[in-house]
Amino acid sequence: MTERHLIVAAAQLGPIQRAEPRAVAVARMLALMERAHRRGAELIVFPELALTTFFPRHYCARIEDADPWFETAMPSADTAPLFAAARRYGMGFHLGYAELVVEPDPDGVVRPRRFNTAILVGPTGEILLKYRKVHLPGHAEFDPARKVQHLEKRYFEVGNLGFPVLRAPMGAVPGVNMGMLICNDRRWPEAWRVLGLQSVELVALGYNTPSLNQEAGGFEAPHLRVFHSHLSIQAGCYQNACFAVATAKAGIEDGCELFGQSIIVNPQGEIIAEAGSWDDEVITADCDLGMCELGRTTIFAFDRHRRPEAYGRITGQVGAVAPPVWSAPGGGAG
Ligand code: ING
Repeated sequence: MTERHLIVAAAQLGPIQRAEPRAVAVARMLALMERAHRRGAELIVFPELALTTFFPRHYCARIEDADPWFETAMPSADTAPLFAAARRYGMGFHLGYAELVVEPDPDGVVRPRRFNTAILVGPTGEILLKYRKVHLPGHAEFDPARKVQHLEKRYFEVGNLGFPVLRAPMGAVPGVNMGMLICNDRRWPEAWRVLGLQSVELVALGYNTPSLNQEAGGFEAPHLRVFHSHLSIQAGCYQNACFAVATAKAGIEDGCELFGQSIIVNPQGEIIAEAGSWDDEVITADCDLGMCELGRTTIFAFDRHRRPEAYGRITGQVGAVAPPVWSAPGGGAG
């Protein structure tokens, strides 16, 4: 069996303030690529919306007023240095950004469309794969009850590219099965399973997650924010026998605290690297892709064990329905 090892890096970013120009963020990212290269990294994963502050926390009455936070070209003059560094180092990269494109909508109307997007770029600098975030958390209108807004449903459309997986060369490995998730997607097991059903071996995932629950829905102890993030990623990796590189944007942006704790997780669901700061930081791990085989040929051999005929509710329903109510024999109250 030929060795299939890939050295991966999570390039965690500290805060990007509202006024920080892209060129400054890109310069920070180039420094992290250089550091990762010195450590032998062959793929580096940047966070969600890595080029700007997490602008969905800001309300704009007109959607177009948020357009300065979007990319209308990729690469652009600001981001071209990342692609040049990929070629220079022979290092692939994952980048999350806000995408503004003019393309047909489901009704065939060509118009501006806005997505929370991520790309996978190969070691020769070409874009291998694009993904647009499917699970958009938060709300679409200004919510006075919130201390901080979370307006992803206002600024982005639901992703229309599915959850793609592609086998492509990376590092010294001729073919790696790679896919992407973005932030809130990691909380939905269906998203991981769609990737798993395409034999994904490595999931690149960026996130910007507030460390305090802004929804006025009730108290949640702060330590649970990181616990839930790690739980979701570790479960996703274990149940789909894959690696994940999960990279945070962290720190205090415009007064809003985002947690770090970027991690790299193996197909057994074990955290094999974790960031210790809430600032720009590189963590790396040597991934033996052969580790994916055990899970997918035994416990999670999908072809042998899955029973889709029993899973109808998963795609047949959106929300939960109330269950039937038991009543005692003879018609007593249930
Ligand atoms: N952020 C958060 C996330 O899913 C969130 C939003 C936090 C939802 C905590 C639910 C609980 O990590 C983004 N950008 O999706």
